[in-house]
Order: sequence, then structure tokens, then C-alpha cells
Amino acid sequence: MPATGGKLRRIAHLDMDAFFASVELLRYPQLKGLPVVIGGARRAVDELLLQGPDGSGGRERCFIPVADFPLLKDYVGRGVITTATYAARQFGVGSAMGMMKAARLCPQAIVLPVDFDEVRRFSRLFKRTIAEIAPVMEDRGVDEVYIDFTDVPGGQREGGRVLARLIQKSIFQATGLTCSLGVAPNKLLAKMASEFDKPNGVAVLYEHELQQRIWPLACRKINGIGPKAGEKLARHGITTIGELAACQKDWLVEHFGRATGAWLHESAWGRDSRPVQTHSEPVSMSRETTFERDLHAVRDRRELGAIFTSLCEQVAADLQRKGYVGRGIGIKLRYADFSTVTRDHTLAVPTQDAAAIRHAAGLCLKRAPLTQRLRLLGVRVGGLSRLDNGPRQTPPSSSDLPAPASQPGLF
Ligand code: DCP
Ligand code: MG
Repeated sequence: MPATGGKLRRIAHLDMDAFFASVELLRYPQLKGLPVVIGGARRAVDELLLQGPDGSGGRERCFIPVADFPLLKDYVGRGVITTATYAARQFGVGSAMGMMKAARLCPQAIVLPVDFDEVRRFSRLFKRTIAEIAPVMEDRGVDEVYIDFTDVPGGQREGGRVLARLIQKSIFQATGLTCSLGVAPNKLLAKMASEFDKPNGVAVLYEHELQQRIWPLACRKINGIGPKAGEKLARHGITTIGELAACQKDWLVEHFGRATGAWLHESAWGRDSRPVQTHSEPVSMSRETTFERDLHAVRDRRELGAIFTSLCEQVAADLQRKGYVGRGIGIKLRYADFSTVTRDHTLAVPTQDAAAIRHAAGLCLKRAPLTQRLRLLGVRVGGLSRLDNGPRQTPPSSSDLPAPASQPGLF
């Protein structure tokens, strides 16, 4: 699509490589090149490592011998892997995989917990570095952004490759971290292209390459086609983007509804006119945790209650730090059999208060089945508005106050 002044519209998607794991490697450089997975709880590992085997303490992180790091085969906790280094991925280990399964695939992998403060610090740093070079940048979360290259000096050279390499180099100098970019005519294609040459790669994609480079990919590679839509397409025999492109638009509208059907059609043909938005507001904030063992709503009430309260406090702290209030309080429960339910409650007055969130989340919980054991609990606050220009926060009315601590059958 031609942009103003006869220039081609060039949009980049940048995604950090193995982000949480790479951040850990910065402080433990002795682990470079080794299989490392991120998951589990922070403090215990840190303290053990810094103390050393004899408990004498005071060790510098970069001098801790590799042999002292905890291995996946010895990991006793549960939960899923957040991410893995590329060395670990060679063993088939990856994001969202259960720790137990990962331990079978790569028992010798070193396991480290995530440090969110550190991750956030590097997230800010790499985004600031980009913004100094190319100011039209859209923040898409902790490790990815879209950048409009169209009017940036060098943004048109070699289809954007020159500017992409400059950004990579600048980020590496500022942080020691690598990233990958896709540069394409729009956000949809750039997002797909940024995966082409991971890690530390740049992929430049032109409109005329759609058939050759995009159509062979699985439909799920289109950002927005999730597992459910992917399965539904597969049931109709559509697995690649090329097969999706071959579908009549009317047929897609008939089976997926007007908006989704039209969007599927446009996406398969590589069309996307969304601008790169420099100011985006978060839709929701959430915290969740997988328990060390499955917990029962009645028998483990005290433990669950404490975790539940802590999650509400964490979400409240996130809202307060970022200056948001929200009205839509939601919970997520995952049962021992991995089935998942969510429940929501809308508050009359938006809040960022932990007790008000806890109370509303408690009301949600009353409406959820609690006969099976639980493996995961999550708390979410949606319907956000900024505290400075949104509705002012008022003290909670008596009906918004937390319920008495113990209620039969509920934690
Ligand atoms: N993350 C997470 N939960 C997930 C997936 C990812 O908390 N289910 C975190 C850990 C990742 C970070 O977000 O480090 C970025 O996610 P990516 O999907 O970009 O994965 P990585 O950056 O780790 O690897 P890649 O090199 O494939 O981008
Ligand atoms: Mg990434």
C-alpha cells in the first residue's frame, strides 16, 4: 500500500529473543549457551545460589559455578515453563509446557525463576532505545512493539533492513539483549515476519511475496486466530493461510459471522490498515498462579484464601503503580482436570483497592463450582480507566466492603 510522498508503507514488528531467560543470562553470563528454562518461585533459588553450598554467603552472581545451579531434573514444584533459551528449545522444551514434561525432555536444563522487576526494567530500556531512533512506536507488552519505519531516515533502504539492523545494534549496546524484527507492508505481516529469522534476525517481506512466504504457513500464525478458531478452520479442512485465502469471503462470513469472516478473508490476503498507535491503553491487568499441589476449596481453605488475597493485592499494586482503576473484576479457576472457568462481577464504582477487588472476586468465586481440586487461580481487573482523567475514586460503600473472613465452603 503506497504511503504519502510515494513512499512504501513499511511497518516493523520487534520481539525480544527468549526475553525472560535472556534477562537472567545478563546476570549469570556463565550460563550462556546452556539450556536454561524460566519458571518457579524466585527467592529460594536466589538465596541458595548467593549463599553457596556451605552457606557461607556473599557470592557474586557471575562467579557462581555452573554446577551449583538447580537443574530441571531435581525440580519438585509444578507449574509451567514461562520461556526457555534457544539451547533448551533444541530439546523440544518451550513456553507453556509443564515443568514435569520439560524435565523429561531436558533434565540437564538449569531452571531459574523470573524476576519481574528486572524484566520490566529491561523492557523500559529497550523501548526507550527504539523511541530515540524511530518515534512512532506502539507498545504491545513486555517484549514486543510495532514501529512505523515509513518516514524514519533509513526506513525505506533495503525494505527496512538497514534501520532494523541499526535498532538491533542499538538495543544490544544499551542492554546486551538480542531481538528479531520483521519489516512488512503492515502490522499483520510484520508480526508473522518477525518470527522468520529468530533469534537475532531481520526478515524483510514485500507485498508480492505473500503467496510464496505467507500462504504456506498455518492459519494459527495469523495473530488473532487462537486455538478455537484454528480448530474450527481445521474441521473444515483449512490449515494453511493459502487455503484460507482460497475460501470465498461469503462462505467465511456464513461460518464465522460478519466481522470475523471478513477479517479472516482480509488477513489471508495480507491486508491490514491498522495504524501504529503510539498511545495505547491497557484493557485489563491480571495476576495468576499455579499451585505447588492441587488445592481443595474446603480442606485447603486457609491456604487458598491467602493466595487469593495476595493475587488481589498484586493486581491492586499493578493498578496503583500504573494509575488505573477498573470496574470489571474477574476470576479464573483451572481444575485438576485442566478445565477452566471464569466468572465476572461489575462494580458500580471503579477501583484500584485490594480489599474491594478481593470482595468482588469473592462474589465471583461463590458462583463457580468448587467440588474439584484447583490447580490455578487468577484475578483480573478489566474495564480500566485512568485515574487522572477517569472517574475519581470514592471510598467503598458498605456493600463494597470485604465480606467477613470465613464463609462456609468458601475461602
Ligand atoms: N511469557 C509468559 N507467558 C507465556 C509466554 C511468554 O509469561 N505464556 C513471557 C516470557 C517471555 C516473554 O513473555 O520471555 C515474551 O514472550 P515471547 O512469546 O516473545 O517469548 P520469548 O521472548 O521468551 O521467546 P522468543 O524468542 O520466541 O520471542
Ligand atoms: Mg520474545
